[in-house]
Amino acid sequence: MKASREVAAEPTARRVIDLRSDTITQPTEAMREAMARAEVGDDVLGEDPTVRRLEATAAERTGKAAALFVASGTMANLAAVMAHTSRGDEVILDDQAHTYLMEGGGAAALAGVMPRPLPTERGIIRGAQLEAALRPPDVHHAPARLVCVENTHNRHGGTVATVEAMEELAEAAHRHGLRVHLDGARLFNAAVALGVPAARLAAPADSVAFCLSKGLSAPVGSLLCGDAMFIARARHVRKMLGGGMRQAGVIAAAGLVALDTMVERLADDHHVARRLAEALANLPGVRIDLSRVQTNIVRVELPGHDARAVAERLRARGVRVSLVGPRAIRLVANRHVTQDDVPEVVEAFRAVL
Ligand code: TLP
Repeated sequence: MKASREVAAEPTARRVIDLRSDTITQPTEAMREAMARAEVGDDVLGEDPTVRRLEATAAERTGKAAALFVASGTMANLAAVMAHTSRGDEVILDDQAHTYLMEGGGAAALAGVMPRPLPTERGIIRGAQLEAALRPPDVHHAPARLVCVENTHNRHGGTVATVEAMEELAEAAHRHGLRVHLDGARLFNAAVALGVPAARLAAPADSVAFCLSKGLSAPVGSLLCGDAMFIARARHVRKMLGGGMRQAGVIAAAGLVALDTMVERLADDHHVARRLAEALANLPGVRIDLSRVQTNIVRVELPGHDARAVAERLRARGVRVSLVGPRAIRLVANRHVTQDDVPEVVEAFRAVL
């Protein structure tokens, strides 16, 4: 069955401009070559040299002591929640957080935690807001143990949390004995947009997850990074979740190419998103908050239109988008869409609206 938020695929002769997500990106030739040549071993036994190299590189890039290669961003976030908490603990997060809304309820079903969603303006919980939400130890209260923060923030439109915002939140959390997990599925987009190393954005957090399979274009995989004890716990959790992989170096090899060659080019996606947003914002019937277009995501509000019908009609014209609400769609710039495609996308919107 197709996912309800997406519009079904149909083979067509015309070139499709696919803006549904940056997860659709295909591996590069260099990745395919590296995968074919990868030196591998049994990673559950700790014997895959390519996975080890990827984990060491990820730890270095995020400034953490250790890293764990996992199958997906969803598994990275779930393993982080499970390694930081016990069943019945409260996990505080933004009410639009991917971990809360888009990960199949795994935090509740598998980690057994109590989510405590807080409304925010752009996805970042402020220090004072966190402190106001914390409740004293009491037999009635689930003990708050963890704060999750997302950077860039998907459902807020790819917005970026600055180093200062991260530090403010983490300082408040740590002062009250809570740990901080950063869902950095698009951490490198945030780093490129802000012009700061990813490690600086990750420094205030106790753990950070990032994805290789989004704008970085690797076919599979995410990394969870943190201190050595945390990663040892997460490695056990990964095994419990069935995520221990054997000759995983075959896919890790593509991840190494991604980290070595694909980070800087994320700026190209940001430029495409900006140009798309500025052009589409001029069309009647379209509302785009340009101040939120900070990375590769454009959230398009379509007041007065049925977003699903608009998406279907765009698809018929070779432009694919995803639904994020009854009157909202999302465009995600990615490696397969260039500045030259922008006029065609704008033309399709003009015709459809
Ligand atoms: N996001 C995907 C879909 O799930 C919506 C997308 O197309 O944007 N954290 C964040 C912030 C994410 O955006 C995603 C994926 C994940 C975690 C989960 O990663 P995967 O898909 O690898 O499990």
